[in-house]
Amino acid sequence: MKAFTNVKDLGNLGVAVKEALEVKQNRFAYKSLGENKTLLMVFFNSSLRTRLSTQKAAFNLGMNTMVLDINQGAWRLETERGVIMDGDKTEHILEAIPVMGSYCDIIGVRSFARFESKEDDYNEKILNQFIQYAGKPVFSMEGATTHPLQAFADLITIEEFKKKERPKVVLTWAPHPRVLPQAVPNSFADFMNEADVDFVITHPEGYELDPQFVRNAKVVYNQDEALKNADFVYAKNWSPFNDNNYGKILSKDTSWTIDTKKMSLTNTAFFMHCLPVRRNVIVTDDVIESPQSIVVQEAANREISCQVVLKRMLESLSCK
Ligand code: AN0
Ligand code: CP
Repeated sequence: MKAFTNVKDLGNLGVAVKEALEVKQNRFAYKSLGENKTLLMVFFNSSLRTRLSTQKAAFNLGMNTMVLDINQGAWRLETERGVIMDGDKTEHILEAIPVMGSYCDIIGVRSFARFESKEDDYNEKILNQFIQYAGKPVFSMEGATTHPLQAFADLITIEEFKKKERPKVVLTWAPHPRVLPQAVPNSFADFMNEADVDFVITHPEGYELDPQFVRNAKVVYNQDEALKNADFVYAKNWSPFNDNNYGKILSKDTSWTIDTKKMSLTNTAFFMHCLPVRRNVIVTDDVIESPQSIVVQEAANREISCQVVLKRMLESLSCK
């Protein structure tokens, strides 16, 4: 595996989930695979789970890790080619990337949507430059449009908790005070469309996601209707994808917050969220503290999803 940015990079998803469950059973079985191999994690944005779970996954595989926070202690990076660099940016990303690549064997990159240009965001301008110029395998730790390590962990969690062969999984929009990317819902849809689940997306009008991720998923605009008989409720805020409202907030409708009344419409569904979550905005205290809430188990599976990706990347390095 040379790059990991979406579900397709995992190949057969059933095989990948099986591998994940095996890794979870014995996470130190491949301790020698990463010996003398170095992982560099590059963060353009904040993180708690990704920062810790990715390092833990690397340690399980015997790797060394280095973490660079671009906005804390690194030189300010210019990302546009052709700019006369007489302003506040000291270094160009076109030198920085191959230099970073020269110190490591695998690179993870977190670079959120900037909402300055939809075209740049949806072309994954930053992440793709790493893939192109690092000379090393690159995986997304949440790019501008996808968060595949999260969605893979979400799928592993659903596999572990499901009580029927084909559960109903509902991705629901919920309100939030700030403009958030579509990366988490895009990847969740990307993975759920490939998994053996009955997948439904619900959101207010104007919050339609990119069709390349929605594909044939059922979209229901009435949240109560969508939640009926759900086995898993996956809440997340995102901002509009459509050109006219990209980077704006159209709704802060608190009737979309997940509370016990909403959960009572479901088939005693499990509650999921990628975290961090704003309590009593996205979900009430009662719901997130209930026994049906599996947000912590979901976050714990980030170690496992990442370990599968790192393991596969290390295996393809040693095939060289
Ligand atoms: C980010 C997002 O919505 O993409 C990261 C989630 C994992 N969330 C926030 O910025 C709050
Ligand atoms: N879910 C997730 O990616 O969390 P962090 O932003 O804390 O890494």
